[in-house]
Amino acid sequence: MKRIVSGIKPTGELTLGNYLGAMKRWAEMENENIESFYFIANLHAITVRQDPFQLRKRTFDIVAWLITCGVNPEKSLIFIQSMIPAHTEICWVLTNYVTIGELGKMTQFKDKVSKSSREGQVAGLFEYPVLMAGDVLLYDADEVPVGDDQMQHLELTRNIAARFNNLYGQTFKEPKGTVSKITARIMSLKNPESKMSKSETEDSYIALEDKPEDIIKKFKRAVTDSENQIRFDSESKPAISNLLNIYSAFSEKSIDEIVSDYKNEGYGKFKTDLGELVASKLDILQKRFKEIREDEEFLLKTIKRGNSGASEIADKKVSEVYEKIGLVYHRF
Ligand code: AQP
Repeated sequence: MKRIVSGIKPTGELTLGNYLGAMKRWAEMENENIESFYFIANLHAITVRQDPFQLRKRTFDIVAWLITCGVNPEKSLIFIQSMIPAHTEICWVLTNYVTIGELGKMTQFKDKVSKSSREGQVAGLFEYPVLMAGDVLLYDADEVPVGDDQMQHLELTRNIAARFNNLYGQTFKEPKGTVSKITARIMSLKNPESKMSKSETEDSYIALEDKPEDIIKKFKRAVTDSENQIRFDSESKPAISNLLNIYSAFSEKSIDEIVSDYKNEGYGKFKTDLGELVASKLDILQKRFKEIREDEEFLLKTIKRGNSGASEIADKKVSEVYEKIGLVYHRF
């Protein structure tokens, strides 16, 4: 059985990108002989300043959304990163098995510093690939589903693991990164060249908790090209191709079928229908979410179960690592 580890940052409202690219897929994977570990990556969230109330609330929201999307907490472990001390413990150790040079080469960090000053960045932003390496190595993950923007971080994770294993003998499994299919990458409604992101402007994403009228409005205002012909071509028509992907995911029709349905229609009708389709599907999910979110006892039970399953494995790994490098370890 393959083991997969993945996380979601509670940095904003969950979007259609998170749903189609990750959460919906995670629920489907439960039927594929996979052992899954999903965590709320709240330690990662704080590399950008967060409102404490919102951060705490969103952490619990994501747990409820995962279950809403079909992740079964009896089959997969759902846990909160900050509640498993092993994540911060392993991070500090691994920080000493990576160089400043390696971290400075990370494209995501370089992108950030190209937009503002390097000196003013918080050190957490520089070091977060190490935290990410620990998240994965703690659990001996076989695979990590990542966006292509995270592939470099995964390569670093493999290098850190190999370096440690060389020095102290086999300790960490070197995980494989699996890039999600291109269709699973949902792009911004305002700029189809960049991915839909929860920390971008509100009109660039559909939040899972958006009201139906806002969903319809946002799709109507989504950028398209001037051709007014509905066809799939992610190179020359990235905006309309992105909308076709979303339509296909929600209608379960193939792209070809949708293109044929709209061959005599313009963008206006297509975007209105898409807005109504997504609004009606999200309405069902939102009702389910509300019920789950309000069931505090169930949520806490789920988190407790996930945390205890995760820490049992993670604590063993930290103790093995501490032992190998000569640190005294005892969990009271
Ligand atoms: N647009 C997307 N298309 C496909 N998959 C996506 N994911 C996120 N956006 C898209 C996938 O969702 C999972 C959790 O991601 P995350 O929220 O932890 O981090 P992220 O990818 O950095 O998402 P955001 O929304 O862009 O967050 P911010 O704005 O805070 O950086 C991952 O599996 C991710 O691939």
